[in-house]
Amino acid sequence: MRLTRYFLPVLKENPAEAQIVSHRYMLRAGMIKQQAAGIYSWLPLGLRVLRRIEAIVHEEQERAGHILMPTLQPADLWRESGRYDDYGQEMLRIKDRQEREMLYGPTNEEMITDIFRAHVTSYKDLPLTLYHIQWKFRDEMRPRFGVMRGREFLMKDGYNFDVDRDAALHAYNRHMVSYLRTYERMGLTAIPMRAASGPIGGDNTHEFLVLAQTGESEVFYDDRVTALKLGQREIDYDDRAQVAEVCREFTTLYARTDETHDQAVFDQVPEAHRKVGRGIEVGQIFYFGTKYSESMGAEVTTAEGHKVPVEMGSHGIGVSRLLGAIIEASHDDKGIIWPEGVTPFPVGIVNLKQGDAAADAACEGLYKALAAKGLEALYDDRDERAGAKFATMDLIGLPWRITVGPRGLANGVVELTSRRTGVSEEVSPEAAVARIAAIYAGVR
Ligand code: 5CA
Repeated sequence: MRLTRYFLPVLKENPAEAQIVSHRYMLRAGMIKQQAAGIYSWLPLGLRVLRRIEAIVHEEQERAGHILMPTLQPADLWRESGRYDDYGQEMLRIKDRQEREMLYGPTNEEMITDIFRAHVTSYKDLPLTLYHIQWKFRDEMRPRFGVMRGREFLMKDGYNFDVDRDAALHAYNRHMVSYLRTYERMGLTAIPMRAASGPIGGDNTHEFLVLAQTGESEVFYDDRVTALKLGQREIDYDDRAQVAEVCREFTTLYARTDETHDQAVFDQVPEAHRKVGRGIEVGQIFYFGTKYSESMGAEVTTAEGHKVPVEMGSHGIGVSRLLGAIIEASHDDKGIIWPEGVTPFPVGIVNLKQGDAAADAACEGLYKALAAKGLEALYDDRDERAGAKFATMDLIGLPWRITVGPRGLANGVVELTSRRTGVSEEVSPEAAVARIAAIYAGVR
């Protein structure tokens, strides 16, 4: 992508309404535009990151059925579960021209149960997991911090159906492990913490929290939990014992939100490891058994021929919130520092002397050589001062930058700079391309 042809409305001034760094940088980097409280348009750079995050979420949903449910739902479905009256003012209620009551979905337990009961009747079709990535609406009392607490926001929500409690708990564990992998691929440490279930229901639930001072949840944890990594280990998601063991590893050390915090238990953590902080909730998994299947009549026949309400759980990832969480966890005073897994462009090319025949040709050559390796660079081909080009690149946070100028080219080199460390190296254009390709080979 050439910057002269790209819609990147960068702001020079700090927007007054933005109280936290991620909101400030998302506005300044031209990623989003507010349209109403908690409702945003996604501009090209923001949308590219959103799509990267979605891609990782999809890739880690092994064998789950990918579907798409509508944003608008009939109120009657929610009357069956009893949640239409319970949900309160967070639910946006709408009437169509026939005066039929509708709502903009805040979540989809009812609708997925309706799909299930229409099509599945036997244990032979289980286990089953279905998920989608769809916009939700919650009329939050205090939408704030940009995409962190929006009213309209993008969520991945998945739902598992199982024949008995053990199978449903295995589904719960599977999702815990696949979520750990999902967040690690985004460059995040998201800690599973015992939480409260709120309006979704059930008593087995974990939230995934990214530690950040600007987080909305107070968290209490043994800091050894922050060193745990899933890494590259092979997981067989059908192996109940292996999956349960990974969950045990990640949930044994104390880590709870204020909703479930128990001071007496916390006091047993060695003092040097006892930490109180704040976190951003980027996901939550639930096991709620037959809460929806019983009220909505979603039954399956067991191997013994009995009819039982199907066992269920749900799992959510705050896809749009993740942009804010990643920026909170990865930035400096010049701007965003995208982890390679989610960056909107793998690398930026800065031409120090636009119009200089050798510099222009070298940039074109790099751009094409990167494209040939499947890497789309963002090429700053504007006729701007070098300082302004560097400031834009630092603000939008591409992890790597190749700087091209007549002086270096006279010696056959360009400069390759890491956004994270600020370290630059002089290398040949071919070596720069090879290095970038090698870095991304393990990422995308
Ligand atoms: N049905 C279940 C799981 S599928 C559910 O709705 N879970 S949830 O309420 O915990 O939401 C899932 C995730 O969506 C949260 O962990 C959070 O990351 C994100 N989320 C929730 N509310 C908002 C909001 N107002 N703005 C942005 N993201 C949000």
